[in-house]
Amino acid sequence: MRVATSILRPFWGCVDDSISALRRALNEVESIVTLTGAGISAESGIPTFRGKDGLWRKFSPQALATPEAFRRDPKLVWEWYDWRRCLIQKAEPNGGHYALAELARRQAARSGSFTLITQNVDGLHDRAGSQNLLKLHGDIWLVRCVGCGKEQCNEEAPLKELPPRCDCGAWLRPGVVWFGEELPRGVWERAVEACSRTKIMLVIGTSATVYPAAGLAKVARNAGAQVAVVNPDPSGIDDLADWILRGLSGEILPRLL
Ligand code: BJW
Ligand code: ZN
Repeated sequence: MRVATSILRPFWGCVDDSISALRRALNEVESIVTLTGAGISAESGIPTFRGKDGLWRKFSPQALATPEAFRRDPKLVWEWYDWRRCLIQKAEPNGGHYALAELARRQAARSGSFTLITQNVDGLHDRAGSQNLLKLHGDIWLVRCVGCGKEQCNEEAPLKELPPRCDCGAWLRPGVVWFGEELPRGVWERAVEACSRTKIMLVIGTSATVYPAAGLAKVARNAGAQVAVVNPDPSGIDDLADWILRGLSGEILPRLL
């Protein structure tokens, strides 16, 4: 059973008080894990998937984000990814991405551990300076050959040819994880391991509705960690959170430093 200490007391009150208390806790723990989702990039102008202006309001996940969709109509799938790659290429990381990179540096300076797990494929954490990221759902800037399996970085946006082809002649697919596909095994194992030994887990900008990623907070919680949610709206794991900071990550995360 989890024992709450006085400094990590569950706090549902005023956001300012929660931020101060969580900041103190982050300064003291030896290990921190964060799980980010599309919401952390919303303030950079990248649409989220769900919610009022989410991608899934306009586009069907079955038609665009499954291996069957790619087999059926690779050109349609690539048009959507090409459009998103163009949007992302023009975007910049925001204060939330930079705050997490800084938090990692501070943890390293005090010999603590910091693991950044992301469901995002946009690369904005990398561009903000985060390192050793665990990318659960791949990377939109990677392409993988459906014939020979070769994976490579491709940052051309827009692409000249849709669908793009590998040197071997087969089609390339986006290096992301679609519904029904397994997460990259080594990455998933490292994420579970980090969650099993962390003292605090920050869950930022995710609806926590897509599994197995959404299950990581429970792994941390079952191992005795405190869980803090940063989100302007309710999410699928609010019921197990010790801290709920209602607000935009681009505003809240810099205040945790
Ligand atoms: C802000 C904000 C601001 C806004 N600041 N916050 C039941 C149990 C377990 C699993 C399943 C199940 N039923 C089905 C499954 C399987 C399925 C799944 O989970 N489906 C659910 C939808 C029900 N999962 C899978 O298929 C996964 N694979 C798998 O399970 O493998 C094993 C297996 C294999 C074979 C057969 C069976 C099992 C793979 C999941 C892959 C997800 N892929 C996508 C697309 C990636 C590529 C791409 O980008 O195109 O990943 S879908 C999409 O959802 C994307 C995201 O990473 C993912 C999560 O979304 P996220 O990040 O949470 O975004 P949103 O939009 O949902 O939420 C944004 C949040 O931000 C909101 O809460 C806002 O309030 C908030 N916000 N502004 C802070 N400024
Ligand atoms: Zn090939």
